[in-house]
Formats: sequence, structure tokens, C-alpha cells
Amino acid sequence: MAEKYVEMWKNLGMDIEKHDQLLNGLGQYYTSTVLSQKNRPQKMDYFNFVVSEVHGLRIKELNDLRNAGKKVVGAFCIYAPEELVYAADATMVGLCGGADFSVPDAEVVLPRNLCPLIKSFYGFKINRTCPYFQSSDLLVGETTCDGKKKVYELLNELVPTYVLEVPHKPDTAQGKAFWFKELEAFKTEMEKLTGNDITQKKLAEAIELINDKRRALKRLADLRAKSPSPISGLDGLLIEQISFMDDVKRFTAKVNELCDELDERVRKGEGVASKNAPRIMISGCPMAVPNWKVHSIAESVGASIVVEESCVGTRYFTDLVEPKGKSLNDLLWAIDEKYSKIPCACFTPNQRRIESIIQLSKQFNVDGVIYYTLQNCHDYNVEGVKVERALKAQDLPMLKIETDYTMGDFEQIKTRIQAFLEIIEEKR
Ligand code: BJ8
Repeated sequence: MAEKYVEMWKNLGMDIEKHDQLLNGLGQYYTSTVLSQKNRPQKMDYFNFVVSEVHGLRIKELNDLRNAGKKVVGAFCIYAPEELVYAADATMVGLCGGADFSVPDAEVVLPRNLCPLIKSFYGFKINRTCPYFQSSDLLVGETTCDGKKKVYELLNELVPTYVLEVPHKPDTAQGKAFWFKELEAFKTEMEKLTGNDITQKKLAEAIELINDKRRALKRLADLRAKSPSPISGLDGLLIEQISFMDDVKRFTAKVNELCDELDERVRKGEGVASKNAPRIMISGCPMAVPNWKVHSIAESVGASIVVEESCVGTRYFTDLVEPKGKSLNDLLWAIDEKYSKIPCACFTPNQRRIESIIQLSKQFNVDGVIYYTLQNCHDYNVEGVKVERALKAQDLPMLKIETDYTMGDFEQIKTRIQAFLEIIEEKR
């Protein structure tokens, strides 16, 4: 891919040499981790293609949009209300933040004992190897965890960054009222950025566009709930990751095509792992591309990962935006309601997340939970205590893994997951 896009990357101000190193490493890792899986559905070909062109064709598409006068908005959190971005005729993309590649560059500036996700995304901006960053006209941050909040201030020195203030008790009436004001302010910001008015019609269309994407992802999740699961957890995660990068309409259509194929597999009782493979839920911090470490280790030692209770997973698509009326205000309130239900560990007391984990454990018939936290993520780390208690009450085993983006603990994680699967086997 490199040759034909070099001019475009140069125009985006990227560090070409360093970016080549990134692409080479990513290509090898994808081949050895994702492409090496057995019995993948044929319709995964499209998603392989997306990954192969993730810094090429997709970036060209974004730049074509920009050349046609449209705006690209980059985000890091599912709290960024994409419906308002699309209603203003702009496009939203998730930004790079899932690789260790950029962490050493970030550590020159940031403290080392900071979440790897934050260091990774900041590093990708300063080392100029993420074309999504380079193609973004505006970044949208949010006041979720403290690390992110403060790093947005530094990012704002490099690229315009708008920070949404998120209520930390979103379930309360005052939390929702506060969030409504933030949504109104963000609507104005989008109108200012694009020069387009967000009308009732435009917002209703954008809500349907994004609801359709969430419905397709939910359909895929429902298929993964079958036994045996017709697709690997790693492929399921990959699709959830791609949902933040690809063109929305095309992505939705391709997920539905894949689901048609999986329907057929389910009808025939075909799965990727054996019917007896322990069914595992991953719960915790989001996994951005190319964070495939825990999935690939767990499935290589016989687990079947059937669901991600994560923002790159169920937290993104479980709830739709469901307006109760037709006015612009009704639509904004429906957005408010939907986003207020996202059970992020940054909020308190976040009982909704505990309830969701228990509900998912039943729906997906899981045998155990791998609780995944990134190092120095205090919110998910501490909340793990309550999650473990709740799972214990259901007699469900949990393994807590705290890690970063390096491969230094690969063997250790593998040994721990193997031991965890043995415990599950003995319990059966
Ligand atoms: S809604 S989970 S996407 S904030 S892992 S950077 S919390 S220290 S990513 Fe998140 Fe939005 Fe919440 Fe979801 Fe901080 Fe933790 Fe790092 Fe995190």
C-alpha cells in the first residue's frame, strides 16, 4: 500500500519513515494473529481489506470528503455524540491509541505511570504516524478520567480540541439536565465548524444512520451468543474496532452480510471453537486497534470469547437513540437518554454496569469472566472489586488481568488464562 499513498501522507504532514515502521509491524502482527485463525467466515474478507487499507484508501476517502468541503471530527470516547456530527454533515472517526509503538514518544513528555491508551494516542499525535489524527479538523474529548482530561489540554496545543463535560452521576435528573446543555453547546460547535445548521430532519436521519450501525453490531453479538459461537472472539472484536473507522453505511451493510453467513452457520450448528470450549466474557477497558493481545492468547489456549463488555463492545451498541417525539428538542433528549446509560467506570456509583455484566453473563451463557484493565486505569481497576463480588454471588469465576500494550507479559498472561480455564473445567 505504501507507494501509492506516500504523497497523500506527506501532504498530511506525516513522518513517512516512522509510519513505514508502524505499517510493517502492524502487517506482520495482523498476519500472525488474525489471518492465521482457522475457519473464518468468508465475509471477513471485507474486514481484512479494511485493515489492509486502514491508513490508505480510508484516509483517501476522508481527504476526498475534506476536499469537497466537509469536516472530519476525531474522537476517543463513545460519549462523543456522533449523531450530532453526522447531522452537521461531518464525519467522525476513532483515533489511533491501541499500540505500544507510540508510547516511548509520549513518555518523553508525559509521566510514565499513566494509562497506556492515553500515552499511545498522545504519542501518535506527536510522532505524526496516525493519519486519522492528521486528517481531523477537530478533536472531541470528554471529561471522563483525569488522565485523558489533562492530556486533551496538551493536545489542544497541537490540534483544535473541544472537550465535552460529562456528568459523573449521569443517571440523576440534574446529571441529565447538565448533559442536555452540553449537547446543545456541542450542536452549536458542530454548526460553527461546518457552517451547516443541524435541523430536525438532519438529526432524525443521523440518528437512524447510527442506530442502524448499532443494530447490525447487536445482530452480530446475538449470533455470538449461540452455542457454538459461529465466529471467533478475535474477529468479533476486530469488527467492533473497525466500526469506529469505516464509512457508516458501508460498514453496516457489510456487518449484515456477515451476519447472513453466520445465520447459516448457526442453522447448521457450525462454530469456530468446539462446542465444549469455555465461554468467556471480556469485561473492562476498551481495546482499540491493534489491541488483540488477550483475545488471541485466550483463544489460542482453547477459550471461546463470546462477548466484550466494553466500549469497543456492548456499551457502544446495546442501547439505541429512541426519540419519544419528533421535535429537535425531543431528538436531543433521546440522545441525552441514550448516552446517559453508558456505564463507564468513570461514573459513580455505576450500578448499571454491574447489572449489565450479570445480564450479559446469562444472555451469553458464559463460564467465566476475564476482567481486563489497562495499567494505571484507576476507574476500571477499582470497579473490578465490585464486579468480582457480584460475579462471585453468581458463582462465576473471574480472572483479573492488568496489562499494557507491550508483549512483555505475553507468556505470563497465557499461563494465567490456562490455569483459569482449568478451574472452569473442574467446575463443570
Ligand atoms: S465511556 S471507558 S471510551 S472514557 S482506560 S483512558 S478510563 S485511564 S477509555 Fe473510555 Fe469513554 Fe469511559 Fe468508554 Fe482513562 Fe481508563 Fe485509560 Fe480509559
